[in-house]
Amino acid sequence: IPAIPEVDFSQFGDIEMVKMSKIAKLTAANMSRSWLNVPHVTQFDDADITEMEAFRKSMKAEADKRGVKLTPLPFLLKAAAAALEAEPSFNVSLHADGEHIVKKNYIHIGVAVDTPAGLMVPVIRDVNKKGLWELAAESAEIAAKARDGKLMPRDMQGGCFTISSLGAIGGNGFTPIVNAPEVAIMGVSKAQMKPVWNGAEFIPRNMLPLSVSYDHRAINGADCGRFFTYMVAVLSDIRKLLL
Ligand code: CAO
Repeated sequence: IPAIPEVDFSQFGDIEMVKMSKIAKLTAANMSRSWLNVPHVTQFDDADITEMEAFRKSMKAEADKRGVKLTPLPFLLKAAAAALEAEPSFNVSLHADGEHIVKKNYIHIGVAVDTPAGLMVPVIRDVNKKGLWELAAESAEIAAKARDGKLMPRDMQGGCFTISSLGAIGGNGFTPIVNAPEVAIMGVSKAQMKPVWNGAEFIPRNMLPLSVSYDHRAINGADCGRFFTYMVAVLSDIRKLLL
């Protein structure tokens, strides 16, 4: 591809040269590789998390007792794991031989963590087999390890799917880049109260904007429609996690 020509910016004003960290350089290489190899499609939807948030808040005293912070992230991990089980076309990688699809019988999910050294994606293993408390504790632990620069290479390997949450920061939606060789990634934006039509009137509901980017070589639009609709349904009624 044509390179972007080098420019001497100092001719336009004062500048400063800052050395890129090792992680920033690795991230740049991974992003370009994925962007150039993967034909991306991004789909958007909003999940009604009014009941989920009421339940999460009702667990605050129990969370304090356990010394764990229960954020929306463990619920998103559980919903994503349930959707990966329900729609296994998402739980695959394309084999390098161009002839095979690798189907995975495990559900490991990466979580993008913003750290002072750059973006890291530690992986939580067997999300489908873990409960909300365990996932809350584990996500806090890996995020802390990532921020303290203590992740081992193995902690960042083996992911089937990634969740990138900017929900605590803001925004209505974004188009995340697939973390290849995974074939899909979910972007989480900031939940907000919105008026929702219930057939008779507008009622205030807590709506969570979500996006799913996928590799269109491995996944078709209809697969994503099913995966996403299922995940949104689970987040809107977390009792479905029991089914
Ligand atoms: N909408 C509204 N509020 C949200 C939210 C959402 N989608 N997600 C989290 N929040 C709230 C939490 O409930 C919490 O509020 P309370 O203290 O009142 O309960 C607050 O935001 C802070 O949450 P948190 O950031 O401590 O925890 P988390 O589990 O949501 O996130 C982690 C953990 C690791 C995802 C986050 O710390 C992080 O690093 N995010 C950035 C990821 C990133 O950079 N992605 C981009 C990658 S591509 O460049």
